[in-house]
Amino acid sequence: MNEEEKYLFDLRGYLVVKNALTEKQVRRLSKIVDDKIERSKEENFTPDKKRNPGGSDRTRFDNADDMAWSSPALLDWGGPFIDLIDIPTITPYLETLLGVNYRLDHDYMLIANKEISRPLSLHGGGQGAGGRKDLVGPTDGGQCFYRFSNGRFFNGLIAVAFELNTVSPEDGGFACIPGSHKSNFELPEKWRPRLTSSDIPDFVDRVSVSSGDAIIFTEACQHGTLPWNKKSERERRTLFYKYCPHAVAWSPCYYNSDHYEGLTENQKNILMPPSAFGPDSRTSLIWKKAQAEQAELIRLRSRGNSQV
Ligand SMILES: O=C(O)CCC(=O)C(=O)O
Repeated sequence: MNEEEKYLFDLRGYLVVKNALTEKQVRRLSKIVDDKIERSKEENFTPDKKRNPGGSDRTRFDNADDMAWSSPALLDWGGPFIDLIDIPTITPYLETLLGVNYRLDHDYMLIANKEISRPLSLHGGGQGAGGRKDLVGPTDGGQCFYRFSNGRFFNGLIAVAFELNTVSPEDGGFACIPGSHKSNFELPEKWRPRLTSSDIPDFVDRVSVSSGDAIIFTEACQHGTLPWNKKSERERRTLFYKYCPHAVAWSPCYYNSDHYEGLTENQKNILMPPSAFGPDSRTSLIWKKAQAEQAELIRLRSRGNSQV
């Protein structure tokens, strides 16, 4: 992360990394997304699931009987979705903004097009979350923080939004109040959820991206999704990978690296559950034990053992 990028991130709370993905990566990811969308049509998804057909904030299960740690994730789609965990074009930014041994907390995909459009709900912001009424954390314990001190950035949650398609502000896309990550006031009532296009104030940045770009933003910056222009023929497809310092968790549901194929050691470390020590030998040992216990449970249940 160069000097100019550090300046701009500190000033505005977000950055656009041009060409974070190669054309080949975009094609591979898009092909898988096409197949998932095709399948979702057959499954007659609800509007909510159409907008967010993959991954999750890991606060829900697809089925009530699902086991802990099996909450939906884009990582379930394998291959290029796994590669995004620690993609070299983004890793240096994460190391600068979160310190080493950060963790992936959750992931999901957002789709917007003329059939899927919603008013803008600004959320995040300020020191701590955006205040008592914020979507991110009405009971916030300070996890939505941004700070720069002792020559280092500190962030409670960093979002990386990989954009598969080009999006201009006339279409819709990512929006935020630049600088709001350092605000000392709650978002005034007037600009709280559900702004239609004509209600959106001029001080909201509407961010343009080209296919393959990534927007990196701190969740402490007031942000949201612009209503999609019903006249636009484009479709927005964004893959969100959200990272925390190693001791912080947003989602109550952690990744189990046993569930994904072909992970490198580094990727396994990034999927570790939270702890003060990060992926050191003590925590790794405890987590490996938990994984082994879960594997045993899965084995017993698959044999029809209803006692477990
Ligand atoms: O990129 C966007 O549309 C914003 C998504 C959002 O609100 C979030 O990640 O919390």
